[in-house]
Amino acid sequence: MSDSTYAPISGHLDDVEEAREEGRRKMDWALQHMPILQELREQFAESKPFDGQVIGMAMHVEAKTANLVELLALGGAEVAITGCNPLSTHDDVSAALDANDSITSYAKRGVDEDEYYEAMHAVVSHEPTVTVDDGMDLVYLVHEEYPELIDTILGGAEETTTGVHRLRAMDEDGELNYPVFAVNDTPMKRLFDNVHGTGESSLANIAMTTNLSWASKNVVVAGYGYCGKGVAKKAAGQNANVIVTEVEPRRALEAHMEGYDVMPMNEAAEVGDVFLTTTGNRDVITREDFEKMQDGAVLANAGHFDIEIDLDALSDLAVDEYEARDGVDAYEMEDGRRINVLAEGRLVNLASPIALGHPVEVMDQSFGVQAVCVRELVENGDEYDAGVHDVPDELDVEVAEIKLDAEGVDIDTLTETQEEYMNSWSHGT
Ligand code: RBV
Repeated sequence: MSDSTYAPISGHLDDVEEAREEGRRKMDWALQHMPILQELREQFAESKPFDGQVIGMAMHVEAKTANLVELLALGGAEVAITGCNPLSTHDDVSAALDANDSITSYAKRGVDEDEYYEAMHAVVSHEPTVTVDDGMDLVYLVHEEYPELIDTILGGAEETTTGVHRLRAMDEDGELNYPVFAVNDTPMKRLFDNVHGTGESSLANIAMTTNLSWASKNVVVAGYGYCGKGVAKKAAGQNANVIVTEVEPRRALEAHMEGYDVMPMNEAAEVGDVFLTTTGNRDVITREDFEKMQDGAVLANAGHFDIEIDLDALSDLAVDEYEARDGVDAYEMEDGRRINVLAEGRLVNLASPIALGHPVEVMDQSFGVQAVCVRELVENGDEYDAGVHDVPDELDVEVAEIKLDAEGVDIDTLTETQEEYMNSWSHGT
């Protein structure tokens, strides 16, 4: 078992009280706009579904996530949390969480790789019965170093595309030894968080970090999955010319039919003003591309890991590197061209100095799904075999209904005759 001595955030701060107060203020603001978590708070505070459970979490520790954490604690759980990116933690929010007797927060902004993993070990030292990940770090750590915990783990929930992708690969290799819900793949998450969340927050961050306009820019979007679609749509909405790069023929066609230019990255490199990677894969923008880019090109990544832009190659090509603005690293080429990388190539909407993550409303949906998945694992965990599981549709619908209710939106209900018609195959004209 982990005998971690890594200290929670409170031990790392000079003025803990002030930090806690500011963190709490941010959480209160977010919660006002999270009707789903508000409703679940009421339910869970009453029914205490998580009594006796220990929930280990690795997520972006900021105000919205903090409201999920507090919701789980209100429902009776002991929660231990750390960040899932070295730059996305808001220390004040982390401190506000750590003030809660049922919560230990190890998340701290700007940690180096050793500290990042020490904090993960510290979370696992609480011996979680449920894991909640954004990127699969905890599932990986438990399997690699603490397999003795697997027997008592009811299951896990995974937030993001990259994590689900890794989990499915692990499952296919027969190496995933407890059930994990693919929260990312639910309609309530993917159609909102990935599309609108990534689209809005990445573009907002790039605009605020650079103080540049989108209008008339050539914006190169790498990858036309859910995230890429959101980014492309919102960039077009801000009067940019959108260029999409893809490797999947049908997605490329979809982008083409949407009216975007589609071309290989190496051609896009010559004309792009802003490049945003959303593929989840490595080496999407490489040396051959940097060699062709225009002076002043702006590069950012919205994928989970900082592997999409080959920064080693860029650094290799550069004769000078300097911070051009907060959150903007300029790489100067021998011929004088400057290529600007935002947030060190880490996911720009969470890791740039001014980053706030996705908008509150979409995270309310994603975290609503997380919360009901944890409830499902605690209530019915033994019904799920080891492996990746789609979230049961009725759980996703439950979250959608809470949101519709909060928005005051009514919808129709099928009549019995309609139900019967929809479920029969014997009818013709
Ligand atoms: N994400 N979290 C936030 N807490 O502000 N913003 C985005 C936040 C999640 C999002 O759900 C995505 O799947 C994941 O971060 C990528 O790491």
